[in-house]
Amino acid sequence: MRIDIITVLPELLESPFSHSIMKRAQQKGLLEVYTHHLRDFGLGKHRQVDDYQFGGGAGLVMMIEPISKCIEQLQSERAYDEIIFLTPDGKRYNQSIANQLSLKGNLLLLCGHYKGIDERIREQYVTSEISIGDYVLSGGELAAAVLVDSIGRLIPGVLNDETSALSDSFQDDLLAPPVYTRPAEFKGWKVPDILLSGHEAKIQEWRYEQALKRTEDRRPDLLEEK
Ligand code: 6GU
Repeated sequence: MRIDIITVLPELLESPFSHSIMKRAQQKGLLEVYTHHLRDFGLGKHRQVDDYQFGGGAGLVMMIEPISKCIEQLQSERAYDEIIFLTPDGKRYNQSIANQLSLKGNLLLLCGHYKGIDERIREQYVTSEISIGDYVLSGGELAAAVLVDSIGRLIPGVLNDETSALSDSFQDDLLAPPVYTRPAEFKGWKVPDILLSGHEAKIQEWRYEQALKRTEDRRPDLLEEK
């Protein structure tokens, strides 16, 4: 899978994909991530990318021309399955969307800033709009990082058995059960006996019960959605 990201803050996206699972996904050749600096497509001597909004009002709006140029240059090199605009008024992101996007070949992510982007970009180029939650970020970059990470780890071959996505919270609409490691007792606080029993079937049953209980307690909405 290839993911291109258009941003005015490429520096913000340098680290998130350079560690751990994202790093390994790229080293294995399963994921490619490229950032494109919108300012390289900016207008005039100052490489302007934003301007005052028509009709008045505070806050700058990202202009159509630099974004259009950048998108069209990228499109001339490959076809994109989706052009996704990261915006707080987009569709709320979840594991199901991550699963669907992990099956795509080429994704183009567009990070918003300031007051927003010229609406014509959304009408003419963007194929879907995503928000990562009901709060406001300064820009779409951190949201783009969230998408790349959550999608990248779902690409077949990225995770090994130990890190398998199948046991993740949300993957089966349940939160993950509690986990423990050595020592079996610390300051008198003990690990549940069942986990030390070696009884595989009972352990699986216990984990499922715990996952269900945790979901009922913390996220009953996940059980109701179906
Ligand atoms: Cl995708 N962008 C911004 N700026 N804020 C957000 C968001 C996106 N998702 C939640 N808040």
